[in-house]
Amino acid sequence: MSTERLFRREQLSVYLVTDPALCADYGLERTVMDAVSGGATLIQLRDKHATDAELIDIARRLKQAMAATGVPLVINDRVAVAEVSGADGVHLGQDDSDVAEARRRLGDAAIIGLSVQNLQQLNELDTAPLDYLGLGPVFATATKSDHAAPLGFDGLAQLVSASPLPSVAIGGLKAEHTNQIHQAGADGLAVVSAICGQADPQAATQALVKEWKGT
Ligand code: TZP
Ligand code: MG
Repeated sequence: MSTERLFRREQLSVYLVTDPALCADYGLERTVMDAVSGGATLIQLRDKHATDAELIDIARRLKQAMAATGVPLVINDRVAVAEVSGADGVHLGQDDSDVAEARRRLGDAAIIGLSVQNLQQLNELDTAPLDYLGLGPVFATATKSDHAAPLGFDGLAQLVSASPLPSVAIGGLKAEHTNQIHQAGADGLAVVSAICGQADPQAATQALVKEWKGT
């Protein structure tokens, strides 16, 4: 087993979080592959309703399709799915598995991220097992029904300054927000609906990448 952390903050630049409903028409695998060829730097498989067995199956198919690309795949919430599917890691929320336990189970080479919504959560955190933080929501969004109070760019900047880890902003973000996200100090933007459900997910991703590179 590797004992080296391989994560680089550049991998947060344009981060796609999938949504099964928004991706349904175009196809989940097709959306992911278009996003990867458009320049997405990290993919998170997020599906709150699938069973573990279903998610393992989807994750294995995505890993196979993405194998030659070098872009990592992480699983939302479920350490057990990451463990057996060959995914590259996990993204946890405040109410999911303990991050130290996830690190023990997945090993040093796994990518482990955590969602943080406010300074109190950040101050109480053991950051040692983690590679990055997801900070948000920056704006209110219809994509996540139970989201916390929006941070705005000032709140995002406060959290980024207090974070000892690389961080990615999430929540209502579009290509037009890249400058403000960069100014707030985040290492990238994570999006669902700016890619999933777009008529051309590859072009949508390319636009995000172009804007991010221009910051
Ligand atoms: N966590 C905080 S906001 C959010 C998640 C998963 C959803 C972001 O979706 P969108 O469509 O990019 O606003
Ligand atoms: Mg979660």
